[in-house]
Amino acid sequence: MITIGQPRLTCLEQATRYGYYVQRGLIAAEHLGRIRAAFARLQREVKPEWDKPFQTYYPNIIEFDDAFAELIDHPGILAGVLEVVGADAQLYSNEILVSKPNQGTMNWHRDKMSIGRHCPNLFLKLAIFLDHVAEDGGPTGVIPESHHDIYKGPEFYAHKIDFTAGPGDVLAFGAATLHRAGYHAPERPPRPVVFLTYVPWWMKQPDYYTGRDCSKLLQTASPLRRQLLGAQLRPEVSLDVHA
Ligand SMILES: O=C(O)CCC(=O)C(=O)O
Repeated sequence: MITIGQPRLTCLEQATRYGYYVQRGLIAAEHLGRIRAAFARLQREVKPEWDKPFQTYYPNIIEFDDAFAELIDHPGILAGVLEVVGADAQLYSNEILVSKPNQGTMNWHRDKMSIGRHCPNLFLKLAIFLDHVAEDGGPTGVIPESHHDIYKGPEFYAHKIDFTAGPGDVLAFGAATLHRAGYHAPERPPRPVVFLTYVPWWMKQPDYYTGRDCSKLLQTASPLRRQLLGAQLRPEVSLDVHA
């Protein structure tokens, strides 16, 4: 095959340059079907931790159903995560955020700037989309290059991208990248998104970290899953040698 023009940027190159990367159609239709069914069951069986006029929040969902757990070590998801965070990546948090029709937008913000100010992309948050999200359906927005200057906010707003997702798309962004849930018109349906956040193994975990509570998943976890859940680094990963 003849390649014309520049090679595509890797996930790491995109994250370094722009503060985010995109993987279109990464989750297979069969898996998406199971994720949607698991989400419907979650809504029936679990009380959300909060339910605000604009947003509903279900934390720590990976033990609820294998369809969610399979996302944490999904090969395509991990390919980007291991490239950006490193071979010693572990999960920091996992949740579903449902944006609700509210005629407004969330405020632009950065996450965990105690981390992001020093290493903008080592707190890497992945938004995994179950369904198509229209421009006025509560799209997750990011501002390219906003991770380069954490002391600027409004100066960046004009450069926003509202990510109009397709089913199975992934949008990954670092802690220092400005982001928000965008305008959610009253006639649009609620918009669930699975968020997974990964950090390197050596990063001190604050109390918020949810992975260590997954005792059921840990009973049958592969060495890779044990690492992702924060239990034990895989034997082949060394913190002293850069692989
Ligand atoms: O729900 C969204 O699209 C954005 C979520 C968000 O801002 C966050 O997780 O910090």
